[in-house]
Amino acid sequence: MRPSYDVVIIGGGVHGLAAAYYLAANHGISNVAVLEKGYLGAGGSGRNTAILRSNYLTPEGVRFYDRSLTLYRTLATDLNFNVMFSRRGHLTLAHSDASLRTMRWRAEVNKLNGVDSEVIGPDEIKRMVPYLDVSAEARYPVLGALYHPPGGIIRHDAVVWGYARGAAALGAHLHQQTEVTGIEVAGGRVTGVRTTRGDIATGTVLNATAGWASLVASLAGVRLPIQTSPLQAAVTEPLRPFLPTVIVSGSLHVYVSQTDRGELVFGASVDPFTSYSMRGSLEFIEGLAGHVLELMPALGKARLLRQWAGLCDMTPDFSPVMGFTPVTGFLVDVGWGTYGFKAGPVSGEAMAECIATGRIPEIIAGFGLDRFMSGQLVGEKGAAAVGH
Ligand code: PYC
Repeated sequence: MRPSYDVVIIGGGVHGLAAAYYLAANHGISNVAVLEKGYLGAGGSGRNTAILRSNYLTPEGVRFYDRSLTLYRTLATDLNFNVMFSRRGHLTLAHSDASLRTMRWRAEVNKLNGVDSEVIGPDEIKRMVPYLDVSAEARYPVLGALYHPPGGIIRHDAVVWGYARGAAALGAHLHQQTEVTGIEVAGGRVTGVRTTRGDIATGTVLNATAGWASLVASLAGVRLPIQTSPLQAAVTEPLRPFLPTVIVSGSLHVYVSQTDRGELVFGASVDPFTSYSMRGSLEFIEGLAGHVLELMPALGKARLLRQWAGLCDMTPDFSPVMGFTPVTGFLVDVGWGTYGFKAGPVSGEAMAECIATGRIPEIIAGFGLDRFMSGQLVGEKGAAAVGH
């Protein structure tokens, strides 16, 4: 570890590593340290359900996540690392008139921003996913779905490793088992960080953490409008390939996709309480199993192998907080709720530009911390994730 770096990035997940990579690749800034208190990808980057999509509700959100999807599509070539991107199509089921209306709204905003999404009916859904129960007898009958062909899945660990390898090859230093315990601020400007492995002098610190974003920001005296809750997920034994698309049901608080190895990956909405716990619970698994069987009764005999939880930093409008803060040299890329992984590439690209140029790129202009003072929120609740 050097005694000083031009830029210190806190958080060795996809956001921090992508920022380090694009700082070097796009701006020639490589005297950069990424500090990670555990191992690379130990947080949200290794715990999410690896779903990619850009079918959001606000124009700001659609443009932003679409840029991420564009970067994801060529990531294997750009990093020379197989990240196993798999375009599957993404179906968000509507079980009520109200959610059908939101799906139509999203489809229109998507199309206006050049993103492929449309509302389809139960017959078409059944053709795509024969195992899905779209009958009128279901407890919550499926009335339609927002179909988003560009959506898909990817190997999340590979994305972390690919960015890590790319950043390191271009000169960034990646320090694992290195927890930040303090951020030095003098005269309103960052001067360094304290870590469990020694002090580092720097004029630029990027907080790219998830789960601990508000605690890290408080080390610099910056308050963030964030509450942290766990989100639980689970995976089954491998099954023969039968599920061609990603399926989301907001009403049933569940989403499912099938990996290339055949496992079904399930996730839910965030737990209804704040906590830093990353343990799974029996209540979650019982609720999840019930809801999955309502959607696909044929899965009754599938066995779950594992469950886990990740931490979600929720903001009031379900959009992230990105850019400068009142402390000069202290930047944030936080508030990633349940949607951080899919935004990794565009966030890294945008934060690298922000640091290198001192200006906010247009693509993140709506996500500044000052929106909570001005009231110009980017309300993404209707499309951010599942059943919020
Ligand atoms: O926003 O697509 C999503 C998502 C999936 C899992 C958690 N969030």
